[in-house]
Amino acid sequence: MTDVAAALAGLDRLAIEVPSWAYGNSGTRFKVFGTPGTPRTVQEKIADAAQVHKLTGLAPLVALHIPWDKVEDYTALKAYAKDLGVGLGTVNSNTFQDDEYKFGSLTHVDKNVRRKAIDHHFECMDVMDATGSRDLKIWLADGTNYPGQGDIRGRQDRLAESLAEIYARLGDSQRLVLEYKFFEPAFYHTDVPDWGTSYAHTLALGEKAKVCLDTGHHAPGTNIEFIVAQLLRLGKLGSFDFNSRFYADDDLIVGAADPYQLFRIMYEVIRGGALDPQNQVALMLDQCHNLEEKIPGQIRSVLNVQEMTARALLVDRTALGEAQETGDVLGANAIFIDAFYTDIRPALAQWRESRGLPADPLAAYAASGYQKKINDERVGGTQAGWGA
Ligand code: PSV
Ligand code: MN
Ligand code: MN
Repeated sequence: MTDVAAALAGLDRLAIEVPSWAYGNSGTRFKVFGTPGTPRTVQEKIADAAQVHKLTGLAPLVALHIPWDKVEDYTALKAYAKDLGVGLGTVNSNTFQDDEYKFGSLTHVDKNVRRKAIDHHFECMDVMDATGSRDLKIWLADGTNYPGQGDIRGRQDRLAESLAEIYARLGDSQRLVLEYKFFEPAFYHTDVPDWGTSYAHTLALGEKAKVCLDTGHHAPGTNIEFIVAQLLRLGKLGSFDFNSRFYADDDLIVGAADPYQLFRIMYEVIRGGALDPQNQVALMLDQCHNLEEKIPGQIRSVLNVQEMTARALLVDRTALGEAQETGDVLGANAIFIDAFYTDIRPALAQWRESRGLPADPLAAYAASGYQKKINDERVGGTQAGWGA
């Protein structure tokens, strides 16, 4: 077994980006339940995100979604975030809420609609220039519902052209990350359904284009850690959107449904060197809290990633390598699962205290009075939701 203290030293490199939209109200197509204290502005979302970082030391960046987080002055927004101890991270584009996009955005047959969608990405890049964000994340709702509805091949060609135009405007230190999803809102085919399609497009675009892997966007039973290993091997993994799913794109707290899967993913992340700063793989959350309180939900999420990373760091890779090379099937598997079953929580509490953080961030949040303060203050106005 690897020495716990040595393993935990690897945690200092862990940073998890939180999404602004996790702090707004969200729900299902049946009902959105309002939550007291929900932010009314992007500034209030950032203030809530700053609480997560303050109590965990794990979440230094907040991802924005444009136009949901649109403001007049992004330089001022950056300064506001900095004062609260966080930075602005990935900029997410949105080409799924306007009527014109009913039949597609970057893939649309009408060049005027494609123009509008490309221009929206240019607007996102203007935001990035002001905030200093590195990554432009593109997730497309493009696809069709019925066989024959669209020309699948033609849509790929138009997508490649649109992406090339967007890519050409990236600055030297900026990147494009292309997210895939195998269904929804389109049900027959989506235009970027899988890592292979995202890989093919990003490979054609160039070095500054990478794949974004959302853990909730795979068919049940998919071996996600294999995809992680492969993309890292190819130098094409740009970012993660972490969440949990039981059935579809559930966007539940990461590690809630299957902690062992999160452990296996984090093992490949470590094995592939993705925690090393030069590898620049962004670990992000993409979650919506429908029933639970939002700030504690985000604290739970980043702690889950930290805990499974710590357990994955415990894998004795030397012993594992020997077992693998000698064909010791059960021995190798035992080394792996021993690390997974090690209760690392007391050691993590000590790790936090040694860095001036609360041993129990959730308890510290409950005791802080912050939730009562925002519940009292944020009455009136319109609560921000997933999409506002
Ligand atoms: C829709 O599936 C989605 O959840 C994608 O995962 C994006 O990353 C997210 O919305 C925000 O646009
Ligand atoms: Mn996502
Ligand atoms: Mn999703």
